[in-house]
Amino acid sequence: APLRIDHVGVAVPDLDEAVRFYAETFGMRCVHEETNEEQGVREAMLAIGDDDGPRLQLLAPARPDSAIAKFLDRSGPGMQQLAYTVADVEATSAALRARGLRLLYDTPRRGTAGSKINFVHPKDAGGVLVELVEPA
Ligand code: MC0
Repeated sequence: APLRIDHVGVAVPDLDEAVRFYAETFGMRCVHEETNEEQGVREAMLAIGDDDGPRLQLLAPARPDSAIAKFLDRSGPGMQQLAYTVADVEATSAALRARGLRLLYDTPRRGTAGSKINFVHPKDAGGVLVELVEPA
């Protein structure tokens, strides 16, 4: 079972503008920023109150053929994923596969800050793109 919500991911067309919007509107602080070349995203993690709690992740496309670019084209800006912290992403992926869910990757890939990640296909999770995150 997941340990907690790791983050909620929101697709945005412009990362810097979105970081500014959340700072000015909600007083939320950007605590981490990186580009994930493999995923084709520029991302920012925003703390909400307690630094150790779940975060808001802003995701902007780094390439036109990326998952986030495709999401923005189809759905426009908005919530793109719900991510859970898990103790062991391979074990959790195997357990979900055994229950008939499609995991997007055969082996975990690299996520934010060196975490290991996998995703459940949204069509197998009630329309929600579920990300599994094993922190570094
Ligand atoms: C697509 N669909 C979604 C969805 N994306 N539904 C809910 N939430 C989403 N985010 C729906 C479409 O509307 C469509 O429904 C159907 O799924 C299409 O499925 P598909 O043709 O199999 O797939 P694609 O090409 O649309 O791609 C969706 C898929 C892709 C989830 C497979 O986005 C993907 O590989 N995502 C995983 C990687 C990712 O998201 N990376 C960016 C974040 P209808 O009903 O119209 O058929 S990187 C990240 O998150 C890292 C940095 C981290 O946190 O550590």
